[in-house]
This record gives sequence, structure tokens and C-alpha cells, in this order.
Amino acid sequence: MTYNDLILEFDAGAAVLTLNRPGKLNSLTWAMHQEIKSALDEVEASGVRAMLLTGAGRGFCAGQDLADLDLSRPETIADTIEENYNPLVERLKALPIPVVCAVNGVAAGAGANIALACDIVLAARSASFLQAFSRIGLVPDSGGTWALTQRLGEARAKALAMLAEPLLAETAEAWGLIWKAVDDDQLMAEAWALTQRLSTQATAALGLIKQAVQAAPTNSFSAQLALEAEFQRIAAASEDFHEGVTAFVEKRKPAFKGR
Ligand code: T3D
Repeated sequence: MTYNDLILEFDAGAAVLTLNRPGKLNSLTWAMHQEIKSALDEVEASGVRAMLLTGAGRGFCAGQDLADLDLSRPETIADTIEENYNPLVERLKALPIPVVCAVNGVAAGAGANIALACDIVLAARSASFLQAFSRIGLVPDSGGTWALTQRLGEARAKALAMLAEPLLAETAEAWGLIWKAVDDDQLMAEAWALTQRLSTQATAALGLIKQAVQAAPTNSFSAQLALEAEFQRIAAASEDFHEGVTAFVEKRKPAFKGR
């Protein structure tokens, strides 16, 4: 399928989804959200075992396209949150495959929080994360208050959200908001190598790891132990576990199939 504002490519068992409205820093319109839904349907149906999300041009995503709003009907503003943004970040977190995000430039507003909803976030050293919402009288959405508070604590979460100052990629890494800041000219190569590497791992187990880590903040220690036991039962029954142990014993590289 072809898209107006996205590029979706498949290669070597992985998908690359590129937001492609570079002239508007890949800010998101209602129509673009519908394309993203279709693209994620395509990714899931394809059976790929990892996905890379990035943006075209000098920005990753500047959040909601502010020209694509009907200010005379403020109730529609909440509609797009419920219809588009919340389902998107929930879906990224629910996908049973690892999602790598390559933040190639500024990630602002919901764009920052969509990046933070991905599993492993790499950012170009020149990129920044900007909770732009308060600049226009909004509150962070798309999970921003959750991700910032979980990863950075209340003091930094409140200051970033209220002051709406850009957080540079290297600081985001140092503070534990993202996995890694990468030299600009290395970003895509590194992100793609990581995505490919993940796509050849025991990806069913990676999907379970993703769900377990996401469940941890709201679980008690005992509940988390129970979840780990349940997931380990599933993982231990997989073909990949059998292959992993067999390959170890035979001193060879495992050939995982994601089953
Ligand atoms: O219903 C709802 O909408 C609620 C949902 C809310 C979710 C949200 O995401 S709210 C937050 C929306 N985003 C923002 O407020 C960020 C707005 N953008 C900026 O503050 C700046 O563009 C940046 C700090 C991100 C980057 O600045 P800079 O100087 O590098 O670039 P620029 O010149 O401002 O932008 C380049 C072009 O992209 C420019 O277009 P032009 O003039 O060259 O034709 C600019 O208008 C356009 N652009 C950037 N961000 C948006 C945008 N156009 C529409 N919407 C945007 N969000």
C-alpha cells in the first residue's frame, strides 16, 4: 500500500515506518493518523519481527499539526486524543515485536511522547525532546506525564512539562529517558543494525519481556514474580527456547524463528 505522508518499507524481516511530512516537521494531521493505523495493520499482518520508527528530514515529529485543528470546536481536540493519539501509543506498547525509534531531530509535543512509547529509543546528538504543550496552553498527552514521571521522577517531569524547554539527546540519555544518543551521521545505520539484530532474536520472548517491563510499575513485587513465572512458562514452551539451549550445548549460533 502507498501512503501520502508515510513511507513503509520491509527488509530482512523488519519494517521501517518513516513519518514523511518533512516541510511541517512531520506534525500529525487527522488523515496521517489514519495512515499510521493502516501502516501498523500492514506491519502486524506482515509477520515481521521488529519495527523501526523514524522521521524524514530535520525533525522526528512536531506533534499535532496545529493548522489541522478546529479551534471553534475545542471538544474535537479531545476527540483526536481519544481517537488517534491514545490508540497509537497503546498500540506501540501492545505490538508483540520490539519497536525501535530513531529520533532524527526535534521530537515535540505528542511527537516526543510517541517516541517515548517505543521500546528502544536512539536519538541523534542534535535531536531534542520538547514537551511543547504548555507553550500553547495544553497539558502533555500521549503518555507524556506517565513516561516522564516513571523515568525521570516528579521534579524533572514537572519542570520539563511546565517550562517546555528542549531536553538535548545526550541529557535524555544521561537522565535515563532514552537508551542512547548517537552521532547524527551514525543514527540510521545504528538504528537499523539494532532493528535487524532484534528481528533475528527469540522475538516471542522479546514480546513477553516488553509486556513484563511495562507491567512492572503498577504491579507489586509478588504480582510481578507471578507474571514472570507465567511468561516463563510460555517462553519455555517456545521453539526458540529449545533452539537456544540446543545451540548453546552444540556450541553454535542459534537460528531463532520467533516462535
Ligand atoms: O487536539 C489536539 O491537537 C491535542 C493534541 C495535542 C498533541 C500535541 O502534540 S500539542 C503540541 C503541538 N506541537 C507543538 O506545539 C510544537 C510546534 N512547533 C514548534 O514549536 C517548533 O516548530 C519546533 C520547536 C518543534 C521546531 O522549531 P523550528 O524553528 O526548528 O522549526 P519551525 O520553523 O518552527 O517549523 C518548521 C515548519 O514546520 C514551519 O512551517 P513553514 O512556516 O516553514 O511552512 C512550521 O510552521 C511547521 N510546524 C512545526 N511544528 C508544527 C508545524 N506546523 C503545524 N503544526 C506543528 N505542530
